Amino acid sequence: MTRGYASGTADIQNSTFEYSGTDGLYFTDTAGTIQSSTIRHNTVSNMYGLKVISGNLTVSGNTFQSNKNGLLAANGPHTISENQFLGNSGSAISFSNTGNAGTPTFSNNSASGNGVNGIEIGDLVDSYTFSGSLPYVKQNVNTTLVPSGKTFSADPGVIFKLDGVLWNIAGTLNVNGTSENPVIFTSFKDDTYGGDTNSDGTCDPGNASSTASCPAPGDWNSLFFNATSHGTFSNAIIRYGARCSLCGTGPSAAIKADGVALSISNSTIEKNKNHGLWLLNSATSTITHTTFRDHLLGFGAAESLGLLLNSARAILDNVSFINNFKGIVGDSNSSVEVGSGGVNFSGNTTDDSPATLVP
Ligand SMILES: [Ca+2]
Repeated sequence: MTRGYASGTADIQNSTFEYSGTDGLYFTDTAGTIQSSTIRHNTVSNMYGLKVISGNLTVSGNTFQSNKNGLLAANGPHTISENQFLGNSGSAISFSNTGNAGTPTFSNNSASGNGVNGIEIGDLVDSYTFSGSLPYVKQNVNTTLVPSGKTFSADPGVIFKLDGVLWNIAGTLNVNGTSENPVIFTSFKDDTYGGDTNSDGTCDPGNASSTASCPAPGDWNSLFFNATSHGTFSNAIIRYGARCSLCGTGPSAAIKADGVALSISNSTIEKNKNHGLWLLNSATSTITHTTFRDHLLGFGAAESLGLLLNSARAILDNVSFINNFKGIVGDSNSSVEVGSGGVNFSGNTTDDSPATLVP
């Protein structure tokens, strides 16, 4: 057959769909289940083993193997769980919504040997909670991650792997990690969290013959909060951001907040190319039990800073600045208040500038 196509109700179990001339299976406006089946060798360019573009399907316990791409799920509250994605030459999974018909959710899926061993994020215009252990991937775009009036949340353990991405946040982003399962924002090349997502082997800087890529500061750009946004980070790790080639004039930061106060707790902001966190034109941000470290590379004439304040105020409590070119820098319209847990400096070329910034 050319491909299965259904609109209505699906009840598929223990079946095999293979060698299609287009998508292996294609559903629109369909409810039901696809489970314990094998979808394989559907290899036509830009096609998928399974494409679900609307409706409400449960896709569970299937094997997607050696297709071009594994699964595309869009525009419905589809449940995607406990599937295996093996050796698909493109992405394991892609998903999106373009309206309010619902958004797929993912749990306990596994991926290895695919071009992208993760879940590629397409357009998302409605509120969404990211969950599950397979990394979420976004590549080579400047886009609005959180539309105005919408809320995106990240559950414990969620990993975002980014490549050249500037994410504009106009709504609310709530990052809800735990100490055991932090939420990660990192480079697409970072194999440390979530395994070898970019499928070129595991970074091995000590092995001269290794062809696996390794992450570097500036692999992605910024989470950019504008004046209509809100942001909280709890138990987050944010690393390898602050690429400047995409940020217009001036320096960049892994997290940049213009005209809005952020709340950051129990987090690590590290190894970003320019600055870790840049607060400007904003009311009081609160940062507790958080470390800024290894901001050393800078960009052009710009210096590399853990935390930069421009016309901004921050309360710091139990905050450490370690091995940065400068730990914290503020202009004359900025101020810092220190809580009872104090601020710790170690290994920075300059701790705070001006030296009276941290009282
Ligand atoms: Ca890799």
